[in-house]
Amino acid sequence: MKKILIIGSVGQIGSELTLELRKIYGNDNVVATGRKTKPSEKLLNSGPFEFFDTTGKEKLIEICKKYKIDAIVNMAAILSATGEEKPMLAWHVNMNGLISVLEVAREMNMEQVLVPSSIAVFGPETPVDNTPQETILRPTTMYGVTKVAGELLGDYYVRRFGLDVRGLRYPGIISNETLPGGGTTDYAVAIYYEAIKHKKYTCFVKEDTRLPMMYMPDCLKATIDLMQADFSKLKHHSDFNVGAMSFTVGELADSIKKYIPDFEIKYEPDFRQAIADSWPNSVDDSAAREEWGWKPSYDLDSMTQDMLKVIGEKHKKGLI
Ligand code: AKB
Repeated sequence: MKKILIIGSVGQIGSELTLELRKIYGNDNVVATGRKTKPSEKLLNSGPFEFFDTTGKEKLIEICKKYKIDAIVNMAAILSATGEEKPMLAWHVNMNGLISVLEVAREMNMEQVLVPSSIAVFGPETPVDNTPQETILRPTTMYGVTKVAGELLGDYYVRRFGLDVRGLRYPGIISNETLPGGGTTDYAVAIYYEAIKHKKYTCFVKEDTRLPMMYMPDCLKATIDLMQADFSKLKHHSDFNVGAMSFTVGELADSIKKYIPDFEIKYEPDFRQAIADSWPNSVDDSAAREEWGWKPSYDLDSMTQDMLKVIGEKHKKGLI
């Protein structure tokens, strides 16, 4: 790959992935895009940036021609919680955005498209523990519906047009650079910020809610390793389960209490509880391990130590 376009560079994963890919492929070879949120100085000053609404195919073609793009990473999406408040918006952004990316990549003969999926493809009928790679996909959220359709579309473009499409089912992603927005797993990020700022947090899902989670350095590694994997070795394409850790909110709070003993947590579940309850506890990622060597590095405690250190430093500097 010579020139990569990242759609959704201002979001939680996109912002860090863009910088990481710029380190590997060179600043000018990774073009960042965002819809309207102001990009960080780091993002703006380290390489090209274009404002772009993910569903505009003509503008996408213009950008791809301008920079001679040969791979697209489509990080733009409306996540699960916002998707339940605005289902038509979720359909529009997630599906119309995706189909225009796939069509432009096909028409312009691109080398690769990366389309993230999510544990949201699963639903209440899916086995909850160590959820298999191949299993029941009957999500109950609009976000999940668009992610299942996205996986099927990706695999269709591989089979029908020979386009190299890849994707992974992200668990909840925890990070300290850009806040997530509109997801169900957002509590696992907010809890660290509130622990540092106020030593207390009110969680919108119950104490015993268990979900698969991953720390950002592992998320970046998984994404880049999959992008760089040998296509001929892949049996799956758009739908890799990737696991790292799995914990309840209670266990997460206990991990924080090891470092902030007077941290307090309260529970006030809202509509996001039903979404969390429809997702797995943990996933079986043996296909990712076998086909492209996936192996996570962080567990709950090593992540907590790092999160509290980084967010603590930002707080001391008055940045949060
Ligand atoms: C969400 O909570 O909607 C996302 C996801 C698991 O895909 N973080």
